[in-house]
Amino acid sequence: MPHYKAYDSFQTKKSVEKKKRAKEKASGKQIETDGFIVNAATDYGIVIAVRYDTAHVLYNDNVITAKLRNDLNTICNQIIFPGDKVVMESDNDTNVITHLVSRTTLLSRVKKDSTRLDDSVGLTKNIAANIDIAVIVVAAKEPPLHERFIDRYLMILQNSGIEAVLCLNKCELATDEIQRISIYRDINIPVIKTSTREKIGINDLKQCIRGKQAILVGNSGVGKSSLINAIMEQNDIRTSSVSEKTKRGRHTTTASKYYIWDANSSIIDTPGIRSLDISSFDLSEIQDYFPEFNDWKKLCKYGNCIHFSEPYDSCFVKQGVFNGMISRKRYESYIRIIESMENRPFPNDFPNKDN
Ligand SMILES: Nc1nc2c(ncn2[C@@H]2O[C@H](COP(=O)(O)OP(=O)(O)O)[C@@H](O)[C@H]2O)c(=O)[nH]1
Ligand SMILES: [Mg+2]
Ligand SMILES: [Zn+2]
Repeated sequence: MPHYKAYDSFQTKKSVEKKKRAKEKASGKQIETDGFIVNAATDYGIVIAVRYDTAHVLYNDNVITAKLRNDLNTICNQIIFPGDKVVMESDNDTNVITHLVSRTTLLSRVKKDSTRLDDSVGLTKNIAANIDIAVIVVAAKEPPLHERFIDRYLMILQNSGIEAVLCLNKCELATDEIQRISIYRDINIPVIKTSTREKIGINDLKQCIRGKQAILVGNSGVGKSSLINAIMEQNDIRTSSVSEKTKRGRHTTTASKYYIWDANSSIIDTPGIRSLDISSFDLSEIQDYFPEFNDWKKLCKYGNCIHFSEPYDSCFVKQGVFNGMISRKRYESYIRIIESMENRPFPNDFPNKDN
């Protein structure tokens, strides 16, 4: 049985986070954006990068810099993100962002990577806006593949209304991982196998994201930048090599990067993201993100069963797992998520069966 201690830090930080968020709300630190957001606009630019107080905006095929409207009294990178559509006005040679077109989606996470508790808690980091499709990139080998990472991403994407595709890169290194991720096909997540080395599957990936605003997410070193390179058919994106010592990719992309592929297609490259925010989810709704439970959970004895500490005899999800009808890996991911939210131990009432 794998161990689940990796999420300890996640648990201890959670309560601190909640307090901090409540405090921020109470102190009225909410940014006043009334009138800033409009429902639609015909003449707009697309934000491709945001610095502290400046946005780089793609407008009529040119990248221009723009400042945020002064009266909003905030800094640009707090309210505008790559992928945002903005309306601008020219004011004495300065481009001023006057309005933001309301978003279709917003992808965000809470920073939990820092070891310094105070710096890391409760900071929601918005990654990108108006994303149509996210490609979760994993590697067949190096860095190692963890289903729990995929599952958390799937939850966040589904919750944000963003279509998900799973991409297994480095597939030329034939490994068990190819078999392992086939469970996602069973829950209707398209799975693409790619190799930037052997030029495999690049067209499949292109077909998936053409005509969309796409984002590539996944751990550092899985090959996101290489894939974008292959799609863009150019070689000016810096890729890193997986360090032999740690088997973890070095961070070469420190901020998200926006690539314009063709007139209607763009790709955002993100730095390796290790932890993902699922703290806004309710315990009882986690199972909604595991559609393969659906046929079984209807049969559970207790209507509010979360298939966790309820007895095996009363829980058909547990029985479905035991009988191989539900992927054990996916159930374990589910349990790890519940555990991280509730600090409860893994249920240990499965009948004995050596498999
Ligand atoms: N074997 C193999 N290595 C790859 C493949 N794609 C990328 N890599 C290597 O994996 C490392 C990390 O790639 P990079 O694109 O920087 O990953 P990123 O951190 O996700 O952007 C580099 O050494 C790449 O050359 C592939 O298809 N097969
Ligand atoms: Mg990269
Ligand atoms: Zn149940």
